[in-house]
Amino acid sequence: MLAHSALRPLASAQARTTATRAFSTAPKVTTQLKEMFQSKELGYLMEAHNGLSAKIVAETGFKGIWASGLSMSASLGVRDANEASWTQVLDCVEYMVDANDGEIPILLDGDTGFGNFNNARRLIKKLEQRGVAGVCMEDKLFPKTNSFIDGELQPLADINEFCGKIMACKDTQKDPDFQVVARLEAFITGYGLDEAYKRADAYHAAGADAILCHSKKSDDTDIKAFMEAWGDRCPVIIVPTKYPNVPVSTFEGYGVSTIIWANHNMRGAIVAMREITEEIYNTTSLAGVEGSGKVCPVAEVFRYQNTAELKTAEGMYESPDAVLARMGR
Ligand code: SPV
Ligand code: MG
Repeated sequence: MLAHSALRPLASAQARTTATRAFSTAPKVTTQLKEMFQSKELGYLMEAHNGLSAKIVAETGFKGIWASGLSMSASLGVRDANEASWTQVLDCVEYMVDANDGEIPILLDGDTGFGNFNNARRLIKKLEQRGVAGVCMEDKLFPKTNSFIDGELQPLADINEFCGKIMACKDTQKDPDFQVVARLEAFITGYGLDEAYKRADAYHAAGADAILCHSKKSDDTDIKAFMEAWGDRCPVIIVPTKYPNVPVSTFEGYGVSTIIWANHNMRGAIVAMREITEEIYNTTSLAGVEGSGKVCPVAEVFRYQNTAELKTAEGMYESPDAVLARMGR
């Protein structure tokens, strides 16, 4: 058998980068996410729900991805009620990691952690193995219900039970920069600032790296009240789906760390898919579709799939001449 060292190196670093992934010098994704949360500058996480949307988010310039439970479940055709199993979610997020060669941080919407502390800590173990940078867990009960469905009827988790879950996650992670975000559902379920603050304080003491303060109001009053009380005790993340008209500068002024645009790729895709499907159905033709700009050219689909890299790799690994030349034969 040929010793590894007998292999000739590729002709140049250039050859390596065109055919296979170059060794990255970027900080770890966990460190990138931690720095986004801790930076004084407002950060943004854009929703993705599969490999393709994750690639589009990264190419557009976002520095991080929100792997939304609502969007992943909707794209799988099931409810945001833990109908997709945790391993199915894990597989979804793995495609998102791979889509960007593991180089852009992903914060997984971990719902309630898929059970008790033990289920949650096993999730952490698997997320680290798959290159996910962090997880967000909400203080509700398994199986979860989306926050915008009858929010006030949803019971909150027992504070101590949830703190134990956060602790178990923090104790399990191997990478010290892996981020565990505790999501406050107090405002969603009809409680006021006192309950929200008490819970945030406990989750912070339990080791949460950041607090996600969720609100379903159409203005910023919940967020303003929370930020004034909380100050900069730890990074605060928000999800402004229900208060889209408040400018981000307002949240910057409050000291919010990171904004999640939570589900807009999935919702945009629904509109686009409906329009194209209806047009083809109604016209029984592709004439108004192909070349119209309403669908992505197939060549562009191949680019998203990085088909060119496979061609180069075939030249390196399937061509006998190239293989023998590299072995010096
Ligand atoms: C998600 O994107 O799945 C979220 C955010 O949890 S929300 O649906 O707004 O509660
Ligand atoms: Mg969710």
